[in-house]
Amino acid sequence: MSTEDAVNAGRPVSGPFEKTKGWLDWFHKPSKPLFSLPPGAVDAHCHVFGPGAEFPYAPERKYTPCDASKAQLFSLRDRLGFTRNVIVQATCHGADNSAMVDALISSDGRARGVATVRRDVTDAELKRLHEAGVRGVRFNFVKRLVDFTPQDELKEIAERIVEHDWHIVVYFEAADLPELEGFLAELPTTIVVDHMGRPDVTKPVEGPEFARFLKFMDDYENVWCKVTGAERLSVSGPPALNGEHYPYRDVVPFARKVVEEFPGRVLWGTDWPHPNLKGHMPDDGLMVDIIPHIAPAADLQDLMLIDNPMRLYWPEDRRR
Ligand code: 0GY
Repeated sequence: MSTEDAVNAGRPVSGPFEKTKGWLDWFHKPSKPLFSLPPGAVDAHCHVFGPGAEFPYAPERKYTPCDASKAQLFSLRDRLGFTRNVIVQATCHGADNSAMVDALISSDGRARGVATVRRDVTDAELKRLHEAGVRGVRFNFVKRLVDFTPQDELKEIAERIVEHDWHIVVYFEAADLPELEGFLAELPTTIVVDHMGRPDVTKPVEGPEFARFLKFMDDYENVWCKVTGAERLSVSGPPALNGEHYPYRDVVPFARKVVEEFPGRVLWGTDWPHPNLKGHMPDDGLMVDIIPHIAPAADLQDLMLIDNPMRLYWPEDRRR
């Protein structure tokens, strides 16, 4: 099969880059979810990778993925029943936002983006990113993904994005929250925490570690949370591993608690194409089937899937 045929068939392919050893490719035949997404639902955490031949991976990257193109992302969006995407710059592209921006520009206004920028980013570049649909920057503190960036550089970037009314997405390990909290508390924008701050889901949901995260959200009204990443936080795994049609059930109480306590500050996304998974690659149809477990009531689902992401990413279009 030629590369073009493979893309058309929706299969993962790789360009000139050699994938990281043991890399798991995204699942190319997702099931149709049993849960029907409400019209207007936003997949608020997903990525594009390359294609590497067109948008080379960054020299400083910590992993080399298989390609995951904008066309493949938009095809998944339609299959699952989402209306919109929020595309988060993946660390394998460093601060070169070209692949993500290209996807935004091709989306017909149905995708917004979160970029990675360095302190040398020009005002003209920030303006260009905004016009393409970028509405935030990501500060990544996960050491296996990125090199250390000094906090004064991050503060400088934070001050500069205020005028664009952008927000800051932060990604960190649960163990690092106590050390980061003072810094995060001083950031001047809305803060969106990726994957619930990566709780250890073998610990009790009522235990001190997750309580600390919930208190952080309670103390700072500008802190939002993506109740995402079930496939990477779970120890019980997908149905094929746990024998039930109830995917990633060990993560559900954590996500549900956040949704019920902070319904106006939660987002949900697939995390496609699921970088760096080691044990299995999820069926994105099943990922969607988690939603009614973490947000059982229709009004909670509407907030998490429509109203909240629209408020942050498409404020001009929101319905209320
Ligand atoms: C995620 C998680 C991961 C990777 C990235 O940008 C990235 O490379 O976000 C991860 O490996 O935990 O949010 O998709």
